[in-house]
Amino acid sequence: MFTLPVLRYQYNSLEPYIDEATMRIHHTKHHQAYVDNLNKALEKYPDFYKKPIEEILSDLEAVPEDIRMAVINNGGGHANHSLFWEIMAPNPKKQPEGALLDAINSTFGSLLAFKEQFTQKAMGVFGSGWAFLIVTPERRLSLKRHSFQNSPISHGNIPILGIDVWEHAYYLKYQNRRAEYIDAWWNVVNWEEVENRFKRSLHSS
Ligand code: MN3
Repeated sequence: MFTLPVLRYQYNSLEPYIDEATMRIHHTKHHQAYVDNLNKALEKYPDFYKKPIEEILSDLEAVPEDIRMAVINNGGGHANHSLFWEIMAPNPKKQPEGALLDAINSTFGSLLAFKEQFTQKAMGVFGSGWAFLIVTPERRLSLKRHSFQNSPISHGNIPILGIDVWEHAYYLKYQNRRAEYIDAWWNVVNWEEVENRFKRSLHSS
């Protein structure tokens, strides 16, 4: 069975950028619901409980048709949020270094240009969805946005950074002001974790 991952920090640790109430509800209610609904969808096909969620999402054709949409929505929700909690941290270093910074510079021109383009992607999500920095099968960085809980993994890409722009991710503190939320979120991006995920993505098959 899939379980809700434990956060590496407290619900109030990302204040003032992301408030305690939002973090608590987002993790214990929203993410928990994706986990519960994923488990429920897989009840008829318990072999899937043994597979990592990334493996399931990377081969949706192998998922029985009657539960495929439930897996896309809830399995995607589980994977996306598991990434989201880890790529945030209290008091992270201010910017990426090493191979990731080099790749960002060569792909987007500069870190500032990358942040602007990523922010634009996130602002351009119509309704509920996510913006991601992904590593493509050709080992290149790229930006993608996906509606609802669609996972980049299902499209053959490896997400190494992602922002949740569903209103539940920011409405309590920022109401409809998505731009302010995104602006604040950059302050809690865990660059060390993004660097690690970048490194791992280059060694994955
Ligand atoms: Mn969410």
